[in-house]
Amino acid sequence: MFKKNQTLGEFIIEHQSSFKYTSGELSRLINSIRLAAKVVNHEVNKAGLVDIIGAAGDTNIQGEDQQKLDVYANQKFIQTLTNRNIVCGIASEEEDDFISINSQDENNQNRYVVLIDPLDGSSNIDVNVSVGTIFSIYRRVTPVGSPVTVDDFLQKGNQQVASGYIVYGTSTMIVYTTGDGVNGFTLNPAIGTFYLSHPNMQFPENGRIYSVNEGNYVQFPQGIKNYIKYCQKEEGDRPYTSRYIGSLVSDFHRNIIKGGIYLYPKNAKNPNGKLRLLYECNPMAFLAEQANGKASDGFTRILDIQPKELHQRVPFVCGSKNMVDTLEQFMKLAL
Ligand code: P6P
Repeated sequence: MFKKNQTLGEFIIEHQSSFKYTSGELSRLINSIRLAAKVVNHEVNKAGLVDIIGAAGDTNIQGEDQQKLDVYANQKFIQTLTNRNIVCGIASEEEDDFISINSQDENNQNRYVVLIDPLDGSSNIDVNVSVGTIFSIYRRVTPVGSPVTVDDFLQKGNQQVASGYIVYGTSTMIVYTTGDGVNGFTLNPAIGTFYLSHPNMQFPENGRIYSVNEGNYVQFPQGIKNYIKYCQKEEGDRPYTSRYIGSLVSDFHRNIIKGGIYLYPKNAKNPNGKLRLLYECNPMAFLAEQANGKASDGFTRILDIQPKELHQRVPFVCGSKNMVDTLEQFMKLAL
């Protein structure tokens, strides 16, 4: 039962008892993400006005220019999660290795690790196109009180206890799941409060939108090429509409509301795909499945892939269940 005008804080309290680990730790963790989201939102919204735009002159492990807002968002989420002493480890797209929190303190009873893409789509910042933060939360698998190891982060996506994103768009929203459906909260910037605006979000089973960077078409696997031509063919409810923002969070958010499929296949420049399994594909796949959608690498369920390293990339298709099913049929037929 969803209460009109319920705030995110009220929602967390009301639904805490439905979460199997009802220690309240996860609630505090979601609350700390809410705070960091408001702080980053403030900077993103004024990015055009202050000297915070443009590459910070550094590059991250991905070899991509680090925008200053990338660096800022990364620092803010790490600082907020650390200061509130809720997690025992953090991994980030912007950090070469994972960060162990209070690892010297054997009293550190924190059980959660967080993986984040602090500002996804950051190349859009300079052109005022929406960007987002993606987060993924697990319970540690190594003994409580000991320093975290990489094994705490290299868990399959089906072990996530929560995931979500913040989209800094025409309005700022937090969309997340703790395994009991997907709910969206919109920020009222005048008072700095998130309100439940999209209860029980569900992917329409069918959609008419496909999102892919068709500039890479000639390098796509044959099954992807055949599916794109299928989308464009005059037949039945096709041709579909092509919509590609270049920001995963924004394309996903539009597709979960309207129905659609997002594809980032492997190509010559990205032989394993471009998107990172741990802090982009797994959290979005958990959301998709919790919203009656589907996510795979074209063949294998994303949440069943065993990660091998922190910044591992995979091909990624995600969205309306029947559209992903059709894509996977094209991939099988093209083998
Ligand atoms: P391309 C942003 O860098 C990102 O990780 C996703 O948010 C986005 O969908 C994709 O890469 C865009 O990549 O190669 O199409 O510019």
